[in-house]
Amino acid sequence: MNEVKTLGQFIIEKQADFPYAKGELSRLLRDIGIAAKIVNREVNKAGLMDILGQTGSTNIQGEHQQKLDIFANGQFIKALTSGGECCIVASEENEDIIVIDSPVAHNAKYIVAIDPLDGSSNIDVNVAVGSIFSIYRKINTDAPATIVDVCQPGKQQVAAGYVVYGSSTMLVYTTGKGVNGFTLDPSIGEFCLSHPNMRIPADGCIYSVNEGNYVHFPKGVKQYIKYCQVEDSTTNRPYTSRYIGSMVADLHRNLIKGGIFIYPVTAHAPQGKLRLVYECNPMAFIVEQAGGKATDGLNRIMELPVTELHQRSPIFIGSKNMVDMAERFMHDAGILS
Ligand code: P6P
Repeated sequence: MNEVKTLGQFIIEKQADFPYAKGELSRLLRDIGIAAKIVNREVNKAGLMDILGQTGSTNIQGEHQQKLDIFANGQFIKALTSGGECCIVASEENEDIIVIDSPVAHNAKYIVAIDPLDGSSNIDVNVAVGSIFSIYRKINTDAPATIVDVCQPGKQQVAAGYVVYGSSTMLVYTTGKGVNGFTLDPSIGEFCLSHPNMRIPADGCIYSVNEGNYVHFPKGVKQYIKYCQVEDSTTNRPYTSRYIGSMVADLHRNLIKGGIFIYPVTAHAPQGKLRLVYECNPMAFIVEQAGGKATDGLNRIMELPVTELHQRSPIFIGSKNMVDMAERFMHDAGILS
């Protein structure tokens, strides 16, 4: 059996990749891993909680049962606040940024943007959900952190990752030197290296899009979907349609097998649905580091200007050759027509 390497051991081992690192980012990544383990424990008994919740139960502290995404948000914020390496948390669950000004964080230089439980509407039907995180360095280390430190383009990220709570629980992250995946071993309570140096195939046969919105899609997206469905054995078409409705789960599958995930603009989401800061940018960083591509149909996601915390963006992300092809259809049809 191969030697087991835990997330903590791996992080410390890779710290040498950053000559000036003094361990802050390593500690921050470990803090996130701890929160993920706690969230995992609650996600795995959510079904039970739902059953209990229907009788108006309360937990052992006498608290009313919290919605799981609020619980997850609290766990990540608590871990990041107490860890001392993070000066701002920007969360999908919070309208405004959370500035951490505790004494332990007075030297903190990292900003963390999180989607604490993405796809949580799938919890009660037992479908995989995920957590997403994105890490930036504070722009001006001599000044207090502000929203400006959060609104940085994705190419400034120093690290990004996700946790997928599925048939097993995995944490996948990058610090800009490739992508590595860790599977939680419940018997020892550790994330263990299971997918070293993850690479997304340049081509794939899976397309992931909510075709229920087809009538509202731009012409180029409609034409690309038709392209995916045409019989052509020389290009392995028709492709397979796979859409879970949980971005982390859809992207994780496509990262491993190859494929494209598209959430374009629609009538209900004229700017796209997915959030740039804590969904599109971190997933784009990971996919690019694995050899894939992520754009809004025209522009690289990680180059998009970030003007406000909860801004949305259309996204075409996955196997490079598939994203290239989809962009061609978008270009030929007139990008947003
Ligand atoms: P739709 C979940 O709510 C989410 O934010 C992503 O995880 C997922 O990819 C998308 O929305 C699904 O949206 O409109 O297809 O249900």
